[in-house]
Amino acid sequence: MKLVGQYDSPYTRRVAISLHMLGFGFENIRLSVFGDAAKMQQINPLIRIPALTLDDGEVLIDSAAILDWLDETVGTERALMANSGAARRKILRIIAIATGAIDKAMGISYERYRRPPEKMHQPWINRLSEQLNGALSTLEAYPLTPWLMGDRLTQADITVAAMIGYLQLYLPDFLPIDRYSNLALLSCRCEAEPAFMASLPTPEDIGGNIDEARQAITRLQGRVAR
Ligand SMILES: N[C@@H](CCC(=O)N[C@@H](CS)C(=O)NCC(=O)O)C(=O)O
Repeated sequence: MKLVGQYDSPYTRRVAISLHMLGFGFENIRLSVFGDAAKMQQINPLIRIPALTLDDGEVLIDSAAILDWLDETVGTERALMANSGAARRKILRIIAIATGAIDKAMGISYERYRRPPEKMHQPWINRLSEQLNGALSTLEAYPLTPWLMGDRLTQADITVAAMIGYLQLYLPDFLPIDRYSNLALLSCRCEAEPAFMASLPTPEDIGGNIDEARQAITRLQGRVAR
């Protein structure tokens, strides 16, 4: 099985963490949607990561579809999602807010790091920021007992922590610890888990200035300090 994508992508990282947690063996193919666009297009016409190539050659795209297949494969007892009822609705809501926040955060970082400065549109960045802040405040309000869904680490924790990790790497100014102490605690608990440690981005994933990339990874790992 091959997981295509770099681990600075929160969508790829949540799949990598889930694969580790569920005990799947896999190889990571670290293709970039920008640097390896032609190769990526052969794997996913949307030129997006992640993709999961199964041993029989079938290619799964979109992290939600991949996670759904993982859960189906391991069965309801070990699945990282709740199976039904209020617990399932709660977990789906948390994941919707976290993935929505990732999309808004990516919009902001594309504006900051990819768009020529003279073409930036501040009112659009303001709107994305308001949406991201609203999502973060909502996630901050969920009690941890000790995980988001009780005594078991689930896909809600994985996806929220992957979101926090992305912000730590690229937009740390959106996560002041005094405002988001619950999210910091959740991130700290998650990043201490072996499956998260095995899915850290490399400086090469992050690109740009290597020292800045290393600092960004240290910020992410810094959450491990208890
Ligand atoms: N809904 C998709 C979103 C995937 C996604 O946005 N991936 C980003 C990297 S984290 C990407 O490939 N962006 C490049 C693009 O869309 O042009 C999923 O869950 O897999």
